[in-house]
Amino acid sequence: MDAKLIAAFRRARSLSVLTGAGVSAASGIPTFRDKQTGLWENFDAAELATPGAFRRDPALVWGWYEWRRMQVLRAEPNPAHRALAAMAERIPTFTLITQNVDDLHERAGSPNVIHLHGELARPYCEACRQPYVHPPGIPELPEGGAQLEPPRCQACGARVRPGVVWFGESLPELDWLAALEAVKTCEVFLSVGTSAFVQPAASLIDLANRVGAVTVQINPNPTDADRAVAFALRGPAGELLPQLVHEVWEGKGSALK
Ligand code: BJW
Ligand code: ZN
Repeated sequence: MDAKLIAAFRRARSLSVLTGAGVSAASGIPTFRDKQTGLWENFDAAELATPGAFRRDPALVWGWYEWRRMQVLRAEPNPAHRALAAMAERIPTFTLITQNVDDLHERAGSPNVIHLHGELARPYCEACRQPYVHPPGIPELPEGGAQLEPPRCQACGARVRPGVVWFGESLPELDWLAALEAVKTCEVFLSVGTSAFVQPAASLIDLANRVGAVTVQINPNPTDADRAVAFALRGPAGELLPQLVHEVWEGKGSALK
């Protein structure tokens, strides 16, 4: 890897990381926009991931998200998640911001993950926002899910909805503010496994550039952010992140060696 990139990581007292679906791809969780395998290649986002879709057909939407939750419950973190957890232990101020709705960062040992697009495991009442706790166990659903009536809120009887952020909805305010604060003050900004297509999450890359952070991207494919970052590393996160950790903290010239 580039010596200047390695030096920037070794120097950094603060690092912010933005992750996307590509980080969980090696765990068997589909991305959204990859050709053939992406969720939005095979399912219609307008019919599944908008407030209007849930109003029109709550059982279709709930059943699809239960299928997604089942996939996550069956999955395990991969070397990319583990490398990010290892980085957190080596940099004084480390903020992990994810667009992912799975909990694989947490299960790999990353603390205080900021979930910009919510979490599959945290549904809540659409009327009073009381959290709903899923019964234990892994649901059994066919590929793509099946019609499944959403449960009712124990407090007010209204419908429970998936705990994710749909198109047209605001991001959770405190999480978004925490992400902005972290990026404004970071020395290195790393974007991994995201197409950088969805706003406002993708704008964090521009913000990092504006505040003078060293910006880095890891992705096997070209993205909209290629030209925006100082270092665009081409390859899978499960290989490049462990390699980065090794070269920065365990390799030649490392103080930790
Ligand atoms: C690997 C890899 C490996 C593969 N290693 N990498 C114009 C028109 C209409 C709307 C808008 C507009 N401009 C902006 C908007 C607003 C909209 C938006 O951005 N739309 C875009 C489609 C243009 N944004 C919103 O609506 C947001 N809210 C908002 O803006 O509020 C204000 C507002 C209110 C009202 C009106 C307008 C604005 C909310 C966005 C919520 C996004 N929700 C989803 C679904 C979550 C629930 C669910 O899971 O179902 O979040 S969409 C989906 O995309 C999901 C993801 O978090 C998000 C980002 O995707 P990500 O992670 O980047 O995945 P991919 O698949 O795109 O990319 C994967 C990458 O990994 C690829 O690059 C691969 O190459 C790579 N990869 N293998 C490393 N092994
Ligand atoms: Zn309620």
